[in-house]
Amino acid sequence: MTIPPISACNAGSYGANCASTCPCVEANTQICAATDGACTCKPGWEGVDCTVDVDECLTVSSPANAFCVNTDGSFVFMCNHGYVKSADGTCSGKSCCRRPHAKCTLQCDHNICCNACQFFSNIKHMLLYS
Ligand SMILES: [Ca+2]
Repeated sequence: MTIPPISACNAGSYGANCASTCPCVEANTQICAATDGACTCKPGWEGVDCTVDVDECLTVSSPANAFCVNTDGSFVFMCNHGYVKSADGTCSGKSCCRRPHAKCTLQCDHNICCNACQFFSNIKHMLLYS
């Protein structure tokens, strides 16, 4: 029995005469070892067949005014309510929320900004103006 060189198996097969089918999910896999079919997963995936999403939010720290959202194979940071993403990717308060005691106006994206505005201590008071 001759074991073919590693490069001899087509993607998705391994072992003697490349007769075995890799158990890895191809879309989530970097390498299926031609010798034993062991899967090396792409970043964001784990498990013997690369079908388990890594929850990056358990280990990464969110930037200021943002929170982590786990996604399949990846993750994203979203701005907290009342904050918007700047060109540099950071989350900063909307202009109407930066001014102490600012009255919510139509320029202030509805209640999202108003409800999250740090400068309003009394939500009921805020809602009267929204
Ligand atoms: Ca993930």
